[in-house]
Amino acid sequence: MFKKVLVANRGEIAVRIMRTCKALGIHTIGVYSEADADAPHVKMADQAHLIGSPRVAESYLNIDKILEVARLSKAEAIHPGYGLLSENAEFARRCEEEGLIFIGPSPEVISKMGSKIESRKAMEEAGVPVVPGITYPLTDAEEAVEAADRIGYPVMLKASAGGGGIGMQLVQNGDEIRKAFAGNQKRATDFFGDGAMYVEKYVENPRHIEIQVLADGFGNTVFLWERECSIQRRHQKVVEEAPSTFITELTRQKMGDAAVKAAKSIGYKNAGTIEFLVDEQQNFYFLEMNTRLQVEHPVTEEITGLDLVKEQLQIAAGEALSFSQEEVKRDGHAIEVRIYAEDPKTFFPSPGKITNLELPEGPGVRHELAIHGNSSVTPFYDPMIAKLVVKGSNRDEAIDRLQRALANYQIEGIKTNIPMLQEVISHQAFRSGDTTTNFVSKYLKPLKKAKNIKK
Ligand code: MV4
Repeated sequence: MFKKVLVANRGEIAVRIMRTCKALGIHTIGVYSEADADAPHVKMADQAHLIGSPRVAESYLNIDKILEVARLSKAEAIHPGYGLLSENAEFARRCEEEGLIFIGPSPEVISKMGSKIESRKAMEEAGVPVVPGITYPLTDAEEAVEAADRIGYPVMLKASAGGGGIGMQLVQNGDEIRKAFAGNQKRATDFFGDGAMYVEKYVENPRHIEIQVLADGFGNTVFLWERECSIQRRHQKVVEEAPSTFITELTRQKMGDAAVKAAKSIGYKNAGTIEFLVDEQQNFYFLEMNTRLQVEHPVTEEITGLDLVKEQLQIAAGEALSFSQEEVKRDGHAIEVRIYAEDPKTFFPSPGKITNLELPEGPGVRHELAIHGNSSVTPFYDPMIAKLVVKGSNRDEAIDRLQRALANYQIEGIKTNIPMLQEVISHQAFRSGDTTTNFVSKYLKPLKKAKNIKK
């Protein structure tokens, strides 16, 4: 195992990674921007280095600076967390060149999965179901119309480099494509520096169900069941759970097998996630592969009893997986909600100073956070400030525990989305498992004031 690991991230995920490093006796090197001098990840690191000004481009995305810290501190490996440099193939390549181990897959795999068109093509070749559509970049609107006429409407016009719904549009006919094409292509070019577009069949009322995989360097690949993350708001996940209430045992096995096939076909190594869209008939289609540890990894940890960061470190250090597919447990039900510093009325980020923080404790309640009773939430970074993860022996128990925990989550000084989370998880539709991607638009009423009840 490594003796020294640099954690190239901030916030709850940097703290989460360092926690496992400490448990394994690994010395941790942290990095921080001027805005984070007092942040929990800095305090937790055995050694922390200032790498630049608050803006991410000058600190947490500054590859040269981070590599310099790694060299000077003699780190053997770098954990990138999620976001930031985690899916940056150039960073993974630079690590390799410096003789550092990037805790993740190879730069080639990151790069291939970063392109929707290339990843669709790879999955098609591997025999993993993809949404009916095209796997080459379109040159203009007329080519898109021809393709869509073949596929059948409605279709989704998508950017190959897309993410967060940017450059993506639902279109009903050829004229709508002609209207939409140039604008989406421009947005994709502006945001991602890549205007490549493609079209695929629109899947109605889909669920977003993703499969966690682990692959070591010896050809062993396993899946760790699914996470259902269908409840999103503006392409931002709000609630994630495992297992899914929707898929049958047969679908679960088929999706797991497809995910393993997908990972093996591209020579995947380390932890990864295959996202699928699942339609009302339980047909599933590859959507994209995330080549990093995900925000919602704790729900998988809760039902399998595994520590995914530990698995990542062991794989990166050249160890073989210590269990087989048959030995992967599935016990109980876990739900995660993401707590954002945002105004519940406007959904705008709500940075500021936290004046009081009291966290609910109890059986099956887990917190992942990097804030305390007098932390400041800065406007420079993602407004997600904490995750609340609950586990129950079944889904009803998990929801009950989540409701109780949210009602007793005391956070003062900043506004949060807790009222919205309470509304979602208290809704009858959530209790009954009607958790499609339309949940927020279908069920959420205009929001009221927080209803935090002190127990
Ligand atoms: C789709 C789709 C329906 N059909 N593709 C949204 C973000 C991007 N990652 C993919 N997205 C979608 N792609 C086809 N062919 C519906 C969505 C979608 C969605 C997917 C998962 C979770 C929430 C969503 C909300 C709106 C649209």
